[in-house]
Amino acid sequence: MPRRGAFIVIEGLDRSGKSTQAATLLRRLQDAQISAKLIKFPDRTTPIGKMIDSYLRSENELDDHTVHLLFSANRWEFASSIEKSLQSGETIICDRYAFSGLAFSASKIRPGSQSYPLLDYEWCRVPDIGLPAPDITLFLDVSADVARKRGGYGEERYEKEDVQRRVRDVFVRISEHVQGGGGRWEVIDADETQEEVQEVVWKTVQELVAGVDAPLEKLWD
Ligand code: Z5A
Ligand code: MG
Repeated sequence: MPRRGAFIVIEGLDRSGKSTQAATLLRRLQDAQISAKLIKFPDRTTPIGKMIDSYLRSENELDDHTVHLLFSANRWEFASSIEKSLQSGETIICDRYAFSGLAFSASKIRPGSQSYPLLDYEWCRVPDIGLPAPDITLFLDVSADVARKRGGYGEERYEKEDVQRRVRDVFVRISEHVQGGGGRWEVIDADETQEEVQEVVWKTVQELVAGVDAPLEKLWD
């Protein structure tokens, strides 16, 4: 049977360099004649993606449960096309995935509280169960000091230092549980230069991009 493509997810906090590394990796794969494409979540082009986009820009207010389910629904919109591409031998690089969904939603706290969760961690995880599971997730680990030096936070809803700190804690929790049907999780030091980070990314995915024999798993299933 022909090998399928690899499903490579890139995760990390704001300004960890996910989009930069994803684009560079795509170029390198294409230069090496490996069939590959880049996708990104949220995908703001669909009707659901447009609702997410206006929420992130604070142009509308939505209930937090609703927003969480919209982010998940946005991934489900692409689940069958992801599967099809992988089965046809195409490698997918995915800039943010269900782990961002879980980390951002489960890090929300009740108004007026210091740490009391607004949404339950398990409740947040459930809607993404059954999505195509990544073969590997590269978590780009940037320190708060270095992220700060990469320019001011943007204008969007979650681009604040206290939010990012809480999100990081949930990412640590996710990494501890990811083995249960979540694929491999590799932490990459993202404080280094773009070129240095890319070399580690490239080495880490080398074996996978030659093609994968193992069947595609379902996330957290
Ligand atoms: N969100 C959610 O709540 N639920 C979900 O299910 C999902 C997402 C999927 C939008 O994400 C928001 O949605 C996000 C999470 C939430 N909110 N926050 N925060 P987005 O992916 O659209 O966000 P973004 O606009 O792409 O920003 P980003 O991901 O935070 O940035 P990045 O991709 O990690 O970094 P970058 O754009 O590659 O680089 C940032 C800058 O640093 C840029 O000027 C680079 O040139 C520079 N850079 C990059 N690497 C380096 C190194 N190594 N050295 C020096 N400078 C560097
Ligand atoms: Mg990005």
